Amino acid sequence: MNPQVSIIMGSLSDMPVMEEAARFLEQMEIPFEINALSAHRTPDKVADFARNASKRGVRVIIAGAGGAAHLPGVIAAYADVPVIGVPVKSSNSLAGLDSILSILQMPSGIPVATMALDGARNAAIFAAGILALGNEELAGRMKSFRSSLTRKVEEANESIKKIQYRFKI
Ligand code: RP5
Repeated sequence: MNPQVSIIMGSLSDMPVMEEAARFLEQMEIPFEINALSAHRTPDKVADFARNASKRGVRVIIAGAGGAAHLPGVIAAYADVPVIGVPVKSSNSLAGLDSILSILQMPSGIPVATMALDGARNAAIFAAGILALGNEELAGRMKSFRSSLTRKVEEANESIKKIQYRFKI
């Protein structure tokens, strides 16, 4: 089975954030791969990976990096599939702002769909949404996932209702 989503991170130190994406893809039963590659430390490997991803059946790439986070943008420069970027608040980052800006502020023509800081789970949800456009079974699983979010808010309201305040109307 070929991976449909490829999760790439700049370093093993990004794994605690990026594994959230893997967990969601697992939950949605989407075949994925997950690896480390660095735009700065392994530039040739990044180019090879990005040039060949779609030939291996990869439909969406999720790329996460911290600090001077060039990985998602460089992948987007070579790849012919959508790239979703995850800015990571890493040990070398200026509170994550450097990572957010370097992933977000792409030049016109080479977009990276940029998630929130450490937003790897949303990256996977976004990737699943793209794949669900051509996959009815997956679309059904995504619909159930959405319903679970709605239920969570309804349950929150049930719990909030039980809290007593003297001035609550
Ligand atoms: C980035 O630098 C990586 O994506 C990581 O977020 C950060 C720190 O990397 P390590 O020094 O922990 O390997 O390229």
